[in-house]
Order: sequence, then C-alpha cells, then structure tokens
Amino acid sequence: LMITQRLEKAIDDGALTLYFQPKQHLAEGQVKSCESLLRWFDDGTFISPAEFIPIAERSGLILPLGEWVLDQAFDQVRRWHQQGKGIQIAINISPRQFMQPDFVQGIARRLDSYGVPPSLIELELTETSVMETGAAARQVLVALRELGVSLSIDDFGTGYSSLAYLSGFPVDKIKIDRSFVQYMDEQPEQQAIVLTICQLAKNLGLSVIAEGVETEAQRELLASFGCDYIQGYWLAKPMPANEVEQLFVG
Ligand code: G
Ligand code: G
Ligand code: NA
Ligand code: MN
Repeated sequence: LMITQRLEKAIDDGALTLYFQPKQHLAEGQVKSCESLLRWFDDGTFISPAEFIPIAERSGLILPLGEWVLDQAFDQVRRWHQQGKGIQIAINISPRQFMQPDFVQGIARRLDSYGVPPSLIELELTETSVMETGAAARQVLVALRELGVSLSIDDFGTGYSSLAYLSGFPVDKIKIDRSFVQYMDEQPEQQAIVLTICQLAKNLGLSVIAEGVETEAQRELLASFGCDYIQGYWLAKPMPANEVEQLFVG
C-alpha cells in the first residue's frame, strides 16, 4: 500500500495516538500545559509526523486526520478537567485545516460538546497559515479569540512573518523555532536572534516560548532573556497521557 492508503487505514485501525510534551513556566517553575504530538506506530515501526504530515497535507488527508487530532485532544482535556487537573493542551493546526471555512465552527462545537473551558485549549498555528491568507486569516483569528482559546505562532522565525503583520494579529504567544534554540549556547548569531525575538514579543505584549531546549545552558540564557516558557528534552520528551499527567501538580 502507498503511504497515504496506509495512513488512511491507520486512522481507522487506531494505529495513531497522541503524545504530550510538557511546557514549563520559567520564572515560576510550574508545568501547566503541554503540546499534543501525533505518533504513528505502524506494526511496531515508528513513523515520524515530520514524514507523514507533509504527505497528508498534499493529499488532503490532513483534514480527517486533523479532525481526529482535535477530537482526541479535546477528549483528553475533558478527562483531565473532570479529574480536577487544569492541564492545557496546545494542538498543532496545519495550514490547510486552518483555511477550512468551517474551522472556527468546529472549535466552537467541540468547546460546547466536550464541555471544556476555552482557556484549556491552545491552537498552534504556523506562520504560513497566518501570513499567506492575509486579511481572511485575521478574521479567523479574531473569531477564535472571541471563543476564548489561546493562539500561538509555531516555528516563529522560519517563515515570512513581517513584524508589521504580527503586531496587527490577535495572537497570544510566539514559539521560537528549535533551529534557533539548538545552537544558541554556542553561536552568538543564534543567541542574538533568540534575544531579539524575546524582546520583540515583550514589546508587542505577547508571551514567548522556546522549543527544543535541551541543555541547562540554553535554559539559563532563555531565563536571562525574559523568555516566559520552555519546552524540550531538558524538561521532558513527548510521552503518553498517563505518563505526562504525573508531571503536573494540583
Ligand atoms: O513530534 P515530532 O517532532 O516528530 O513532529 C514533527 C512535526 O510534525 C512537527 O512539525 C509537528 O508540528 C508536526 N505535528 C506533530 N503532531 C501534529 C498534529 O497533530 N498536527 C499537525 N498538523 N502537525 C503535527
Ligand atoms: O514543529 P513542531 O514544533 O510542532 O515540532 C515539535 C517536534 O520537536 C516534535 O516532533 C518533538 O518530538 C520535537 N522535539 C521536542 N523537543 C525537542 C528537543 O528538545 N530536541 C529535539 N531535537 N526535538 C524536540
Ligand atoms: Na507545534
Ligand atoms: Mn515548532
């Protein structure tokens, strides 16, 4: 079978699962939110989303797959919420999914049917989603914000975001791409980029999170730059729901 057919079958067969990677508030040390990340175990072999998401994007399979991810993530938020754990989940949204005319409606419907507080849902949008669709995207962001969910720009710095654009967009948070964080403790240029993004976020009144934090040196630098949150192997790898929930207090 071709990979698209195998993926279609995987959705039906339950071979897909969501893992969760915690995020930590740097100043307070608390872990209150996590990012959901798709995992595909195909007969014991792990296939990376970096491999199958782009294929799903091209084939259109990302739409049913994205719906599946949203349902799984909302269901998990609901379960934690019912257990008295206020754990927020950040859900990755692909550009094609974001551009569907009924995208906002799908989020509104789930908030209602799963009965979860909107503050427990964050949507991670790519720069491409937000920038390439221009004015239309802005309307979608406004509508999502009105629902009360948080919005973040993923992989910040790798796309075409113009600063002028960013200041006019109703988002809450920017997520500094791993490629900048990775070498920031060795390369002054990378460090300068990360510092600049942190300052930019502050000046625009946005929160900032750094992803791919792997070392203590990176964590300390980020803290000194005023970065709000970190995510990465230094803290924890993506893991199943029952493992990640043990990292959360209260
Ligand atoms: O977890 P990992 O590093 O393997 O993820 C690789 C890529 O796949 C990342 O770009 C990540 O954003 C993307 N990805 C993971 N899970 C999802 C998902 O549920 N939806 C979408 N659209 N992308 C995802
Ligand atoms: O594009 P996105 O940011 O959603 O991708 C997140 C991806 O990065 C996931 O596949 C996740 O497994 C991976 N990841 C998370 N933390 C780290 C880290 O500290 N180092 C590396 N190399 N990858 C990470
Ligand atoms: Na992401
Ligand atoms: Mn990212």
